[in-house]
Amino acid sequence: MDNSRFYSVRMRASENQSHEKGGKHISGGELISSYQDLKKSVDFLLEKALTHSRGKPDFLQIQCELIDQPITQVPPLTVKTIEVSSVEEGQQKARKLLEQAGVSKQVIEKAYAQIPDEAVRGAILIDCHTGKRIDGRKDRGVRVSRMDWERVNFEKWVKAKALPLNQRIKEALVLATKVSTHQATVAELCWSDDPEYVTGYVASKTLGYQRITKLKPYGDERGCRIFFVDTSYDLDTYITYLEKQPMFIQWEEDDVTRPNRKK
Ligand code: WAQ
Ligand code: MG
Repeated sequence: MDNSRFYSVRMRASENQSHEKGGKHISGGELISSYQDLKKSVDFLLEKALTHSRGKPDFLQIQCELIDQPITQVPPLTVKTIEVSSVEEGQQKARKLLEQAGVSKQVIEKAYAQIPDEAVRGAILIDCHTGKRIDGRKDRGVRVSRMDWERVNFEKWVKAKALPLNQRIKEALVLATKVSTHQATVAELCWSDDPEYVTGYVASKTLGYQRITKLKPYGDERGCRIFFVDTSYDLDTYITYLEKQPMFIQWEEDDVTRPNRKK
C-alpha cells in the first residue's frame, strides 16, 4: 500500500463555546484519508457535526495532518452480540465481562463511581490495579485517533458476518480494535453519549468486541468510555500510541469458511 500521502482528519464540535471554554461536547470524529479523498472526508465529518442528536454546534473544528509514519494493519476484533431485556441486566453482563477480562470487582465499582457527570470528549483511563483515574485530562479525556477501516474491506466483512451496514459499529469496532491491540489495555467499557443509542460494549483482546444491547436508558445523554490500563507499562508511551499511532483495520477472509478458495 502506498502510505506516502495519507492524512489524519479530525473533527470536534461543541455547543455554548469551544471545549476549552467549557462548552458542551456535541460530536467528534476521526478518520484516515487519501489526498484525493480529503474533500469527501472533510465533508463527511462536517455532516456528522451538523446533524448530531446531541445538539447544534456553535464551535466546530476540522483538522487535516499528513501522516508521516508507516500505517500498521490489524484484523478486527471478533464481534458477539448479547441481547438483554433491561439496562440492569446489561450492566450486570458488562461487569461480568470486565471481571473475565481480569479487572477486579472493587476496581470495576471504583471506575463506575468515577464516570463524570459532565460530558467528556475522550476516554478516561483507569489503573486496573488501584481503580484510580490516571489520565489527568479532566473533561477532555484521551481521544484515540488516526485509525480507520477502508470501505470496501469493511463492507466485505459486514456481508460475511451478516451484520447491519452501520457507520457507528464501524467506528466503535475500529477504536476498540486499536485500543485492545496495545499490551497495556486490559479492557474497555463503552456506551454512547447519543441519547437515542443504547447499545454499548465491553472489549478486550481475549473477549473480543462484546456488544450489549442495553447499557443505558433511551434518551440519556450520558456516555461512557473507560480504558482499564495495566500501569506496569509506561503511561506516556501508551497515550502517544492511542493518539498518534496510525492504524488500518484490515479483515482477511478465513480460509476455513471458504474451503474451495484457491491460494
Ligand atoms: N477516543 C476516545 N474516546 C472517544 C472517542 C475517541 N476517538 N470517540 C468517542 N469517545 C468517547 C467520548 O467520551 C464519547 O462521549 C463516548 O466515547 C461515546 O462516544 O452497536 O457511539 O461515539 O456495536 O457516542 C458503541 C456500540 C457505540 C456500537 C459507541 O460512542 C455497536 C458510540 P460515541
Ligand atoms: Mg456520540
